[in-house]
Amino acid sequence: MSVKTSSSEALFKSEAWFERAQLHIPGGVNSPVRAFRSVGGVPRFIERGEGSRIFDVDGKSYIDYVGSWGPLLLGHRPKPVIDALREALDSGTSFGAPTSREVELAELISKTVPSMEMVRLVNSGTEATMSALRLARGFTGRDLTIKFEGCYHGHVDSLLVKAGSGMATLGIADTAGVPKAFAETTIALPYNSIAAVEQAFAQRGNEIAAVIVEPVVGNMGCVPPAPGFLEALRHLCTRYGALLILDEVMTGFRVALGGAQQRFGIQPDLTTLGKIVGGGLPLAVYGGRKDVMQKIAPLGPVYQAGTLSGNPLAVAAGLAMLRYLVANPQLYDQLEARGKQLTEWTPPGVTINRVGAMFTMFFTPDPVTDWESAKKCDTARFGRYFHFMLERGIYLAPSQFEAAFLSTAHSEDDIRYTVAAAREFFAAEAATA
Ligand code: HOZ
Repeated sequence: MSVKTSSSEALFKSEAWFERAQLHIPGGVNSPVRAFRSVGGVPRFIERGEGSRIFDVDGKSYIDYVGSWGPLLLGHRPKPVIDALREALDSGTSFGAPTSREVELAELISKTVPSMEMVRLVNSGTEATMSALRLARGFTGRDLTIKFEGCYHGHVDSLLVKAGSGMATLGIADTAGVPKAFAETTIALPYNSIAAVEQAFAQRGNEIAAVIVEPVVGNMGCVPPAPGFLEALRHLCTRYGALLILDEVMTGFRVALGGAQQRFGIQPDLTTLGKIVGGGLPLAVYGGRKDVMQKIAPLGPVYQAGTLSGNPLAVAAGLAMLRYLVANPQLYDQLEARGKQLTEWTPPGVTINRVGAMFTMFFTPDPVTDWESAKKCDTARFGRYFHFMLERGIYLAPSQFEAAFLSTAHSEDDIRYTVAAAREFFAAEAATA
């Protein structure tokens, strides 16, 4: 078909910046998927964002379904967050000492996600999962972790085994630089396979410290848990004395105010949060059962620290964001309705998975329930779709294996325009088949 694989439009400034970037930044980007490697073409250099839109350095605007990869549930520059940031900025940028807002944020997180009886603030999702895992090992005195193929928990050494996100996008099975001994502490199993988890526990149950899972996967594209899967993980962890860690970096405050654990009724031992909890600033959280969290220094023997942990700007943004969500719970119904509107039409030869305000159109006609089924997607066809949409001002993640994110700033018109553009793509495809 005649749909182009890269934009035919002039991209003078983005192209120039990308060339310049590659001289001093590996691949020209500070996080691999941004480089457009799997879809081809030139990454757009973004100048600013407003509501549902981003604007590139060449003056073109896009309806944004990346939303900074998840944090921007209220769209770009939401007033409550920007106002809180302005106010915090006047008092200083970092103290390395406790502040009252950290306490207020911790209280609010515990209130909205009740399984998080105590929390620690850190700077990124990677830090949160790394620390949660260390804590689980310190608490149980065991070394092994179960994770699931296609799930991504940040670039923690031992968790970069059969990981999703950029590794799936770039086809890197297991990263260089991770000592074999670290990788051997991880048992990677198929997502949604209760039988595989049962078998692993039956074989090595007394060595397993934790099961870590994205309760709704976002990092191989959006893949929901099969009925009973999360419940089975809960049951097996309890039975064998392992901790259940829900990685809610993507799902926290997105699929429900109380995250996936509220939506699916699962009580984890530990939870990791990132993205939305920081209101678009670098902030993440790990937390959970009090008896487990009390093992962290200075109360206990598990060490974790950080100069910028609880940074006042990040905390101000996160607190403003959560306060807004708590005060406006009806926004989750609005997101659900917009999500439905966007995904109610399923084009030929694709599968759409959606949970609340996250979704993926997989270029395979078959159900996608795990990494085996996700990797059957026609990524070249996805690449053509991606560029077709980009040319029409719709910014999707430049990878088949990432979720798309809706925000409250997406209007009905934005959705209608997006669906119309998608229909145009599939009609053009059918016409040239
Ligand atoms: N791995 C991130 C999404 N799953 C990408 C983050 C980024 O490139 O900003």
